[in-house]
Amino acid sequence: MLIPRSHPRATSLHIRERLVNGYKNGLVVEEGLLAHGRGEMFDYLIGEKTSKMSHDAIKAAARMILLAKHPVISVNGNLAALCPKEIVTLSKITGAEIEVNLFYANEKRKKAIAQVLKKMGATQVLGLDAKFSQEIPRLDSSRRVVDERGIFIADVVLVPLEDGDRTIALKKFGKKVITFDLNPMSRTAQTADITIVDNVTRGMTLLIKSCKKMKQASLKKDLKFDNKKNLDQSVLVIKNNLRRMSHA
Ligand code: PTJ
Repeated sequence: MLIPRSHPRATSLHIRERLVNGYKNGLVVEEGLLAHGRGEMFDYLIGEKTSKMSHDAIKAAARMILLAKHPVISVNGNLAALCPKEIVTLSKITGAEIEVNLFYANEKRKKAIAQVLKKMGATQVLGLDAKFSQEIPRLDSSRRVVDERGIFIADVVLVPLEDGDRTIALKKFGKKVITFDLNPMSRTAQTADITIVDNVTRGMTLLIKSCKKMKQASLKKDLKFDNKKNLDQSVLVIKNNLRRMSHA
């Protein structure tokens, strides 16, 4: 169905369509559609725009990825459907590996995701060859299975739309974790080292821009990023938006 450009919620409807197409093409799992609905709700509450706090988090994330020895972008079904081109661009700019890592693990879906990423120009997609499989300790979900050339040896992992269990396990395993999560109160948001409270569809583009800009400048300056403070302020954005809506 054609979404009229004049529709007040055209952007949101187009993003939804990308998810549905991703589902039809075997990238996204049914639960991913539900997860997106949850995200949409939080996006609405933050005003569907990138806040100052998220811009700060993006800058800190760019710096962390560029300074990392072995950064990895962890890709699930939703991210592959929403930002395939951005995943590859970010990987090329930063030298980060791309690894497919699914909660609802399924070999066919992994292959479909890798195929889309390769079509976008990825030269290597990790997480598909069982001979390189290792396990993250203290994690029961399928996400424990990682690639020994990727997440297993990574120092920094970007895990957009993550579940809390793996974020905690990755932290316990000594990794620095960066996440995109529209819900500033989620366990992932609260556990990660850097949480970008923004829609990946906006945030990934901004992260790429920030990495490009920072690569040309000096990385020595410490940005003194405080994730807890940043999250508190993101919750305040929601609180203020709700107050405005209730005219209280
Ligand atoms: O592809 P798989 O098998 O790895 O499964 C992926 C899903 C997304 C189904 C799985 O990771 C999952 O169940 O995720 P959750 O636990 O529902 O968490 C997703 C988090 O991401 C929630 O806090 C959402 O608010 C948030 N979120 C959803 N859509 C977006 C988002 N954050 C940023 N951008 C979005 N577009």
